[in-house]
Amino acid sequence: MEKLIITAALTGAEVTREQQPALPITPEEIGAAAQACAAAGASIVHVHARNPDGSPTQDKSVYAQIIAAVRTRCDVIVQVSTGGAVGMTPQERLAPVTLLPEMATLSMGSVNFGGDVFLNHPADMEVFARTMREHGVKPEIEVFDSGMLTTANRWLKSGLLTGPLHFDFVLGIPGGMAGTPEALMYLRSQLPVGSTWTVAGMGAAQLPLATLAIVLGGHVRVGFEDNVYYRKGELASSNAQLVSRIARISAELDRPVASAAEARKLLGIR
Ligand code: KMH
Ligand code: ZN
Repeated sequence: MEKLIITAALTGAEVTREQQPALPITPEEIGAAAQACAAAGASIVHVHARNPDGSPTQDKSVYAQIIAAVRTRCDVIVQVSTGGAVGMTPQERLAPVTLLPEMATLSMGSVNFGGDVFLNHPADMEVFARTMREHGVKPEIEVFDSGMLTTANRWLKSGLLTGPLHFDFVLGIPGGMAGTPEALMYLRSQLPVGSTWTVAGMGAAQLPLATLAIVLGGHVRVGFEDNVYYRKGELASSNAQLVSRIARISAELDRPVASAAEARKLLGIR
């Protein structure tokens, strides 16, 4: 089995300091969190930008500061969000891709998102996919429900996406696919041949799905974007604490974690 790629989703767009006092918000805080996560075994950081007041932004200059803050501290793959926050325009969301990050997320369809709708019109997503290809940015295909994987398979056949693809199964969003082993097993069964995949379980689904992915040969995403708890009723002290636990479990299961250089090779990133 290939080494385990751990992605740390450090901040997200929705979590607040009230919910998680250790949430990194400024570029410097995000850089420091990335460094701690890299030391704990993460090889990718999935980043969202925030304004100083904590509200989400897709401002390219803030992303540039985040990328610089990470780069000066550690060698980890920086994956920018093009999901941003619900309600942002596609143009706003796509802005950080022009900074030429190594990776960016590519949501493969629309989904109810708690009380909101995370809208991903196919025509906009086609533009996202083309822009990433033109800029040489590796997409991580975000799958919130099974139809999105069907779409990815279709786009692969039509040439809009070029394989091998890397997927993130985002499971347990209220409105999306459930955070259950059955859901993960089904999605895995529908993957295009040669794909790599990771799983981001929301809340209490994070640890069991991560453990299952380690056993199945997938990869793992953890972090405050998806889950602020270490265990029921106990907040995590840092993103790195969540990464360390996955690295420990993986080591026990004889699956060492990948360095950033190894992750680049596994994902075909130049
Ligand atoms: N904040 C969510 C609405 C991504 O980063 O690509 C979308 C999201 C996905 O977080
Ligand atoms: Zn995100």
